[in-house]
Amino acid sequence: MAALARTALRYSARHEAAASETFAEHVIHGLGDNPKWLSAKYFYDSTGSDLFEQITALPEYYPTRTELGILEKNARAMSAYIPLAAALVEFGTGSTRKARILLNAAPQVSAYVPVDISAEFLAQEAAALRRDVSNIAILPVAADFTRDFDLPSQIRARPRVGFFPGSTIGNFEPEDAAEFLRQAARILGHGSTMIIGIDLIKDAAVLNAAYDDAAGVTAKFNLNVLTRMNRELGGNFDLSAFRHRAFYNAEGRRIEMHLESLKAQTVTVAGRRFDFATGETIHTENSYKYTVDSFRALAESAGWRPAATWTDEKGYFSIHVLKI
Ligand code: AVI
Repeated sequence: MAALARTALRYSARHEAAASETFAEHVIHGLGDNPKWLSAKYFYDSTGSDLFEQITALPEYYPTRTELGILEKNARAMSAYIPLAAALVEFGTGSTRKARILLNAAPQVSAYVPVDISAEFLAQEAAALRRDVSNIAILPVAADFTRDFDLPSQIRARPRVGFFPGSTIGNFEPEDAAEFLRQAARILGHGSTMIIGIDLIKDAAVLNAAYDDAAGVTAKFNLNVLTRMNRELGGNFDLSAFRHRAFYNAEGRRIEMHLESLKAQTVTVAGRRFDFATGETIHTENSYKYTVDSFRALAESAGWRPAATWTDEKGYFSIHVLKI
């Protein structure tokens, strides 16, 4: 099962209360609101995680391969920002694929701390990494990385480098993104470094295609949350009566994903009835895009000092080194 299943993404301050809700409470809350919405963290059941893995390989979904390309090309330059004997702390470790590129280019790293909500998944990844990478301590932490957690005692005396690839921070509302960065600074401590991947604003056609691919994988990913509600909350959503909608909202600087009702209908889920008008949507995800400067400003507002940035040739994606 892919890793994002275990990532507990918080979506917005408005939805902060939702963080502690059960799935049923969340659905009653979100579908009872006007407009209707759901937190994107519910995409990632095991089917959703597999679909997300498929998305990362789609021709239209440029972020994953572009970020990997930037990492491969510049890992040695990034390594210059990683202090001797540093511990690399990865927030919400999906796969260790990206961290491995950094670890190969930075032999001075003495410990790797993957942080993920699933202890089982972490144990598997840690075992695989221990087989492949020698000479560094692998110290997994099973925790929700969006909340406070303790770093392993073994790395207390070592310099710390946070790693948050994938533009996952783009799924946070900007105020939550700043709060995450402040919290990461508290966890990592003064004198720390952060290496973070950020998707950039670009031509709307490129963005729209990345979130509405020709093969319909992103549509399946979006619609899967209805299947999940049917299965887990006794829902009766008819998947053929909803369609996937994704579009770049230029004013909001974000991709929005919605599920649009194709007819007037009443759905029962979590023991409640919800009415849908034709064309009414459930807002299921925001994926914020930044410019290099707007991300740097966000990082500065959270107390970090931008130290370096790399982008690909098309300027589609960026990786930033921040210091505190
Ligand atoms: C996980 N996250 C960074 C993805 C994104 O691009 O916002 C989730 C995704 N949603 C649709 N496609 C990919």
